[in-house]
Amino acid sequence: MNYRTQVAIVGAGPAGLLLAHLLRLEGVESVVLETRTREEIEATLRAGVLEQGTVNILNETGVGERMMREGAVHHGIYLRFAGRTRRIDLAGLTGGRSIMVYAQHEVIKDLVKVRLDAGAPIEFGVKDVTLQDLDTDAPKVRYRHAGGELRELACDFVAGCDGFHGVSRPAMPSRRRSEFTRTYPFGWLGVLVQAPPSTDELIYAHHERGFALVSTRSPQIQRLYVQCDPEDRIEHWSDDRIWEELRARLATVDGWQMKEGRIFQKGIVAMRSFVVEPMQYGRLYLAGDAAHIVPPTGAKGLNLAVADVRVLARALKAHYQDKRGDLLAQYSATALRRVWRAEHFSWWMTSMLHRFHDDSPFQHRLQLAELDYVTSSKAKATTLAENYVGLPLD
Ligand code: RFL
Ligand code: PHB
Repeated sequence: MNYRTQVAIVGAGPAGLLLAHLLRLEGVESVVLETRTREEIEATLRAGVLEQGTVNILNETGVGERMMREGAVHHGIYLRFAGRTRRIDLAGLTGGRSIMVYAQHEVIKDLVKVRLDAGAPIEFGVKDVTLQDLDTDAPKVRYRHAGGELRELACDFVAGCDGFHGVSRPAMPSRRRSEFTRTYPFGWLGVLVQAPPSTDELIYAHHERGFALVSTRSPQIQRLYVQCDPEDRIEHWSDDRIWEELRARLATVDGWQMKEGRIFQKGIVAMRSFVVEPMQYGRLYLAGDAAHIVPPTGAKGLNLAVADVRVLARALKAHYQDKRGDLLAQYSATALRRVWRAEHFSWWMTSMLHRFHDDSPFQHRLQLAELDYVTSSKAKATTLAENYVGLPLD
């Protein structure tokens, strides 16, 4: 079957689904293609922290209702180091901006529902996706439909929203792109625990045994992470070992105690920083993890994906409604400015809080000095706060 749309969107992650939603509200037609099933994308555990700007976009476009009911607004975070806890007053330092703790897969459920309820297409379970004729004004996407049939989707533009391992970025000729990468010598072991919260705000902990993070999902379910070897196997981490590390890394001089419970999900993720430049080739525009990756310490990945597609949706609207090409021409440069700011912030938070293999006692002292400064200087705390809640979207 051959058919046509205005914008072919490859990938139904936060980037692809939100782009489809923003375009539909502007009267621009799109088709979303996704390799996984609806059940799979709605069950994949990832991010949890939404910036103020992300929350605003979801609310302004009518998909924020459940988030406002079920998510938790946090006005600060804690940094814990040398056995003591100090608070960063996010709202106080940023003129009242805050963050929302609401799981990424819940955002996915809300975006899938609003699109399907509107009768707009998402093709789940597609295979063998290839992008054709990207350097012409008639690009095409070929793929195998879940039922087995080969299909060709003709379009005006392709949005590559298929994540780090997708097909969109490799479809750009290698001589037309530059890639910037840093891999970190550690990963995060993340668990979900059935227990009440142990803290009212997230705790980012620096410890000589390695980093730990206390986050939350609901009054009944907590999300906890410990730094680990990225090559380590999850079988090596018994529940007892996980609790022992969490207790040690989060211990305080005042005897704070974590509420423990049943661990019902665990997994290890590697950490990297990555950017491709430019984020565009011909009629292909990359957005989200397809174009850039940040380590999760700054909680920026999903929020960057949202910022990208907001810029892209505006540029596509200008193309269709006002016959203006300038915003599309500037897309990559506009998006990359925010991307590199978030890359720097995520790298900085990661470097300040983790233990590196080659750490010397000197470097350990430098980290403690940095943490002390961040939590005692208003100027430095403001730098952390304004980046964490997210710089205003333009
Ligand atoms: P996604 O979410 O990877 O979605 C891409 C989609 O494309 C599909 N796909 C294809 N579809 C069609 N054809 C192909 N050939 C395809 N190849 C792939 C995939 O199946 C998938 O459904 O990318 P997107 O939309 O750019 O969204 C990015 C975010 O998912 C990511 O940046 C965040 O999860 C990162 N992240 C965090 N971000 C935050 O903003 N705040 C956080 O608190 C936060 N915590 C995290 C995180 C990521 C983590 N992991 C697992 C890496 C915590 C963790 C542990
Ligand atoms: C999460 O809740 O999954 C989470 C929170 C903060 C981060 C990363 C992940 O920096």
